[in-house]
Amino acid sequence: MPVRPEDADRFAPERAFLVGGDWGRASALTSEESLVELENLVRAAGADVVGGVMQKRNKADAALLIGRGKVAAVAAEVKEMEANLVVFDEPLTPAQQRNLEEKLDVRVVDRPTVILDIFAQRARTNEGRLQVELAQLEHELPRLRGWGGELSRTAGGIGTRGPGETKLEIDRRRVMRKISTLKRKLKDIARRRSLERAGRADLPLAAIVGYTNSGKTTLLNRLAGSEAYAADVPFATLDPFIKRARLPSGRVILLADTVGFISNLPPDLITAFRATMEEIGRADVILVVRDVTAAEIEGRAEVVEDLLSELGAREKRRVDVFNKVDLVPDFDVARYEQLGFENPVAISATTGDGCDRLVALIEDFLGREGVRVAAELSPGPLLTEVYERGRVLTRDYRDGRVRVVADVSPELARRLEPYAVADKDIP
Ligand SMILES: Nc1nc2c(ncn2[C@@H]2O[C@H](COP(=O)(O)OP(=O)(O)OP(=O)(O)O)[C@@H](O)[C@H]2O)c(=O)[nH]1
Ligand SMILES: [Mg+2]
Repeated sequence: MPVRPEDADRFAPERAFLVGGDWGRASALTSEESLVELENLVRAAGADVVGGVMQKRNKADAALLIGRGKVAAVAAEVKEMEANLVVFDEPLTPAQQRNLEEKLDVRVVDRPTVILDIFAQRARTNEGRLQVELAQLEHELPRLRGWGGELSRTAGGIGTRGPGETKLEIDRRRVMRKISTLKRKLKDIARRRSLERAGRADLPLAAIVGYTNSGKTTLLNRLAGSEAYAADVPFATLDPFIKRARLPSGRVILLADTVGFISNLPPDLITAFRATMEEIGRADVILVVRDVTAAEIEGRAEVVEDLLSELGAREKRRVDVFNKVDLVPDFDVARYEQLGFENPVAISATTGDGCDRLVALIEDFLGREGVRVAAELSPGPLLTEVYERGRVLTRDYRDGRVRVVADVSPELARRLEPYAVADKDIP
């Protein structure tokens, strides 16, 4: 359909001007790294980046974040570049946002809003959409300016999109009502999921976590032979899923893909996505994926640690997976061992390089949980279960029966007791 001239503005990408800086807040990334990341985020949200500035300042201005003089300079640049959106790489208070919009005469949004916007555009499942809508409403609530017309954000663009039908044009009371409805619906979904889980075979679970775009989904696809959507954009995965994977030993495990982490992930989002992230808390082992092509690998590691602590998963057994080594041929994984990374393993999820070692580590980890048994079984469901759930160390075929030595869960070990053979067979 041809775009009518009067609508052209609505369909043209927004022209964003970025403001980064160091306002004395502790951050794992340098302000330069963070601004580069913001540029990617803004592009991923669908806007053009037409320019930006960086301000070094020790103290945030309560009313404007940046100083008065800097606001005037930004206003001049915005005019010259014909920007129609200014994006701050720092959470703005509702008052700061309002004051800045007044002074700059264009829409002003902050980093959390951009992240929320990308989530809003990408969430597909019912739960994902509800979570994003909840996070957006929680974020918007303190920013509602009174009643009626002033709330209208119909112009479109970053921060105005939502999965809900209401498009954020709602008053405070309706917002609060909506928030409690969403929370109730999400609770229902979580309850249903925990029922499903209770009914699901208790296979060991490995959760794949890490910074956004580090290759989590690509790794899951490789290990599980699946074809989930992986792409070179932040937050390609918003609707995490679990997949069964058969390891070379025959053992079957569950692999969980998760939403990517990023520096300064809005707290509203973490809260909203907590239910989805709970797989991380339940995991037997977590695979922390790192992108070795990212210059800020150590800063990102700090972001990941902080979020894992927040999710109560810092103490979990883990493997540090250094991914994309095909792009960095001289990558030195030993260096990271010295830096205190746990079980570092260098892989390429795309070419499969190093994945054998990773799988061996996973097997090793899951094996440690188990009880070592030696049993003689006829082929059948119980033997299949030993192959799928246990770590088989040896297997011998004798007169149509199979003698196995394997590490299995204590529960399976009990069911194998009637078929146990002498201890001397246990290595
Ligand atoms: N060269 C190379 N590219 C890779 C490798 N692993 C992943 N990629 C690419 O990196 C990009 C991101 O991969 P994803 O698997 O979507 O990353 P993710 O961690 O799931 O990202 P989000 O879901 O967005 O948080 C894609 O373009 C992948 O093709 C690798 O080992 N080597
Ligand atoms: Mg992904």
